[in-house]
Amino acid sequence: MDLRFVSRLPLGLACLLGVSATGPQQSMVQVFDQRGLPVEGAVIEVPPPSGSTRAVAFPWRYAMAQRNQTFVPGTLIVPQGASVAFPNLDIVRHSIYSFSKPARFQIDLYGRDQTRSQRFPITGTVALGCNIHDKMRGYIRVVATPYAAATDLNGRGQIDGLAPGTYRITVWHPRLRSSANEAVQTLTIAPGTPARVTIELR
Ligand SMILES: [Cu+2]
Repeated sequence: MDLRFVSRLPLGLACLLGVSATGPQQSMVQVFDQRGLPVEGAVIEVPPPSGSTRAVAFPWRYAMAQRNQTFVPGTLIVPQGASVAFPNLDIVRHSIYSFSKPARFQIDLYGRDQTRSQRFPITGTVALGCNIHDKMRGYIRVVATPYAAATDLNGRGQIDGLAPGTYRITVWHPRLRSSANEAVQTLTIAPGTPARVTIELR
């Protein structure tokens, strides 16, 4: 739609058409723990509004690499049903597994510059380990909503396409003190202000 045309519409009508003068909404969320410190690797999920037809897809690669005997990224969000690649960027071999309910699997040892893939048809949290390197930990959060974000070092995550309003959200973090490490909270998205979420960590 031509924005010049929209700007000449009465405000009420522009709202009815669902047109925003600021373009696609990008909502910033920031997660803190009970001591007020930013939380990295938390996942925020907002259920799609009823009637939403937006596809569940994300702009990042559905891949969990191994580099320096670390899963990269440590926390990955993928749509339900996605196939996730596990490229090995190390010299050493890895054997990835999960005992998590949504996806119990094991990938046999594979070496440098090789990759394997695994499909995730069930929503929830998939905790990853390596049979060779005990300290390796990674998490895949399989979701059924396009409105999801993982937080960075500063506890910040960005959710695209969410209109201002109040939502019931799910927050997940591997150390969140709650059953399944999840908490349901109310989140208010307002333009220009990061929405603050506080969770209790173990
Ligand atoms: Cu390994």
